[in-house]
Amino acid sequence: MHQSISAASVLQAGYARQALRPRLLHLGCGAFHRAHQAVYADELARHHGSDWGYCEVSLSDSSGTIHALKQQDLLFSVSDMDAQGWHCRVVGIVCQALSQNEDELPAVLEALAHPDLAIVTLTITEKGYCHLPATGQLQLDHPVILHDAAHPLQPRSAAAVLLAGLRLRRQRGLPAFAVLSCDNMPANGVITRQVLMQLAVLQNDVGMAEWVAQHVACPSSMVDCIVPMVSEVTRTRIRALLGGVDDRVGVACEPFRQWVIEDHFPQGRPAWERVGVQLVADVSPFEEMKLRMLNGSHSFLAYLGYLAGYTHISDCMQDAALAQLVHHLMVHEQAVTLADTPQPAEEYAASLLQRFRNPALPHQTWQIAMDGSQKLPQRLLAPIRVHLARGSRFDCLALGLAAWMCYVSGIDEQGRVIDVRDPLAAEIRMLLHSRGPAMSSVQALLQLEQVFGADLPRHAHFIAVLSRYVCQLQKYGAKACAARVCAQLGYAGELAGAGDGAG
Ligand code: CS2
Repeated sequence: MHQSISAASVLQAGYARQALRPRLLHLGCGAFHRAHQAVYADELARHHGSDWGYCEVSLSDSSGTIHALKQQDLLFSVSDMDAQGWHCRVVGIVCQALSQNEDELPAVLEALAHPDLAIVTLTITEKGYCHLPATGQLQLDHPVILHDAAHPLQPRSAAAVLLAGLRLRRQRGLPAFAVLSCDNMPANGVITRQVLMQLAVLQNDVGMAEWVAQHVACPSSMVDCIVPMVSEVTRTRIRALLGGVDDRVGVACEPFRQWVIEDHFPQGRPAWERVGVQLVADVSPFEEMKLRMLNGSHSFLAYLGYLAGYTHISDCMQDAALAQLVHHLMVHEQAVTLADTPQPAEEYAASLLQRFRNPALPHQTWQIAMDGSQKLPQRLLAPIRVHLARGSRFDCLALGLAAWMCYVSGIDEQGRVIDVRDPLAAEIRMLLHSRGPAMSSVQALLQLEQVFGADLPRHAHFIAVLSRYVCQLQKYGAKACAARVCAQLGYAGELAGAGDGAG
């Protein structure tokens, strides 16, 4: 038996935890939140005497995080993984932890109505907004939304939980909290506000929709930190760092962290600027640059890399062709579509490539490949639209999308089953399996209007380029295909037979 973290008197947070107040509440207490927003709050308490503590809330607690936190005196560890060594801290910023699963809904609602609460932060993943990725509108026929529309007092979605909490505040004459989305979507604050207001209307509560419009600030934010899923190997290493203490909710991540936030918090905010957070008037240039250059490249490497047999992003970066193509994608296909670049694109690309190469980071291609239907619109499709309008080439964007199409077919290049995780997985399977003999897989998948919109499935040039890459992937396999495209783009020496046009 290993010692649990709460039993280890040696592990202290390094500040007076009893002075913390639940001024922040977080929905979706996953690994990313613990490695990112919680660390910023921890730094503030540790070095600046901040009293901004967190109430952690999980809507389902399927991973058991809240349960484990309660058993660990609400403490957890965060380790920064570096090739030179790991640095581990114990975070004590959590004052309360609640899960709806443990029948704590009333307590969750009371926490949302707590007079001290000023900001709710969210990491609920793209699909947690129950919106249509192509338009940002609430998905009116989403089963959870249908439930929440009819039962506002038994909320299931994050939006309905927030509305229930806001209703209580309104009834009690308390000011609204601000809602700060920390998910990887463009204009995540705008989407959050839209979803809240549309759901209030669906619940037949137009008055609440108007109150939200008037009183609830939903600033947008860009978050960045690479957080691999915790493996047994990582957990063992954390245990060693903690002197034999077993931390069931410990996380390990890269040493890099960035947070850019729109500075609009009517009820006040932590002095985030003291710990390196960038507070700006408009976050969209930062968001767009990160979503296209970092996340877009991640998805590109995830699908191609997985098909090529690479387990980790750092393995993909050892493949000369993939490394070359991902640089091409960042600089020549993504950066050129940005209206504004807060940092020189070449410099940003170089820093991203270095982070992707970090050999200490076991970041799985399979992990990033998850939920592609929710990620592709902002990562690959938005920039493709810019190229189509300009008439410029988009080979790597199309190749990445083609690789997603091969990936969601569910069978890899060795004939093994792929564990495809996606909220639209069943629909994707249905489209692929029920198509007639005259319909290609590309045409079948383009029927997903909530992903591709109404425009792309009608664009002949787009379909031609995409179909060509799907064929090349099927014919040569991902590894050889990447090498051929590299040659076609003029990077490597000529490859035999590589003259069949890329763009
Ligand atoms: C990744 C992100 O899984 C994914 O889709 O692209 O989680 C990525 O690691 C983070 O956004 C980095 O900040």
